[in-house]
Amino acid sequence: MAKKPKPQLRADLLKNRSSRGRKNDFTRDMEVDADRVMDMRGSERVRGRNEMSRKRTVRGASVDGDRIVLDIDTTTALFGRVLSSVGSTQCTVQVEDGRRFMCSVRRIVRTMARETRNAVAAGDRVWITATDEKTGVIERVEPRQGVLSRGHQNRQHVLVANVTQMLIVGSAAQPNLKPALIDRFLVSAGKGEVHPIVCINKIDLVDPLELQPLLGWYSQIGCDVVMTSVTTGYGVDRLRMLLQNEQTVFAGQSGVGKSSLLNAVQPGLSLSTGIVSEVTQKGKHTTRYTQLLALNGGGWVVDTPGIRQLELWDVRPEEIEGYFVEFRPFVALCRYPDCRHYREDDCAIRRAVQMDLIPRVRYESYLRMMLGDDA
Ligand SMILES: Nc1nc2c(ncn2[C@@H]2O[C@H](COP(=O)(O)OP(=O)(O)OP(=O)(O)O)[C@@H](O)[C@H]2O)c(=O)[nH]1
Ligand SMILES: [Mg+2]
Ligand SMILES: [Zn+2]
Repeated sequence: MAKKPKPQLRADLLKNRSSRGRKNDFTRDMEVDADRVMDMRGSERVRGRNEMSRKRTVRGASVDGDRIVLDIDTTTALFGRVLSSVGSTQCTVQVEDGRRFMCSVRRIVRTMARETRNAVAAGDRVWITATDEKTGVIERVEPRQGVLSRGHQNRQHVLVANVTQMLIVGSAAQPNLKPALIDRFLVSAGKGEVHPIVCINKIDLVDPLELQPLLGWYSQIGCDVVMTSVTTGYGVDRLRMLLQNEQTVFAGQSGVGKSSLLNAVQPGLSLSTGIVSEVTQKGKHTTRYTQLLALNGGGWVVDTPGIRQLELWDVRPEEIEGYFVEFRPFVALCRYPDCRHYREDDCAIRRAVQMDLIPRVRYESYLRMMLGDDA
């Protein structure tokens, strides 16, 4: 929990005048001047964490370490979880007693997340003020741990927050398996610090033996691996076990069967599913928005719309090799310390690929990502 601001050190700064006089805005005293708060963070960066800066506050907010914490009235505010967000300004929040509120987002919360496309994401833990029995306002977003984000027009778009694991779903056929896309999600999982599970669905359409070499490799590099078929029910029990008591985001391109798998794991969910075009082999983007769903036995799952192109967020090209764990034993053996393992002479990674110590598909995925080619 955030530290309480020290009242004697509060600078009595301007309130947000634009909000004055708004009808029914009974929480207007909590409005703070957005620019002053942003300034506070700016000066914090410049001055570092010295004694003075740590105690700086403006009315409505305080600084805790390098984080700005908005004040909330804990006697009236309710703590909850964002189940889904529609656009960037409206979300459904479920509070601790199970009630749900349709919430807007207070302006200061949006201003503080200026570098981010969406201030509030599905999975966020938030404090809200209820305006009536069904609606409310988000006053504060707690720090996130375990996020899936993508880049969108040079800004971070947080797809989901506070997840412990990512179920990366691919289909054996219809649409065909795309290892490069799985590898891209694996880098996102690594970056977001969530445990990866590779799930290959629709195994009723192929001979599962064909998948063994690739899946064996994913398992060797530390992923959980599960093969499933919604049609035959194969692997569904194991998947249910892997999801129990965890916070899992489902990721994978449209049409691989994410919603179908969730319906199989918990039949009451009744999520809509769509057909895959025979001609283009593409799904229809049936799931339109990200939503959190409670599992009967404990835990949450997050169904996401199929993501065809996942532009990696905040991963520099030279960082990418770090997310290919099987490269690690070799990188120190390259001739050049800054080797990109592309065309450099005497590259230990390329040698390892030639000797079948690293699978060629993984190396190709690495190259595509490092060179900035969208999978
Ligand atoms: N043969 C076969 N078909 C499946 C399986 N699982 C799902 N399907 C079919 O694949 C199609 C797409 O399934 P969805 O669950 O809508 O896929 P999705 O990943 O949720 O797709 P988006 O919501 O568009 O991202 C549907 O027609 C399903 O019936 C399976 O295990 N085997
Ligand atoms: Mg779906
Ligand atoms: Zn190299």
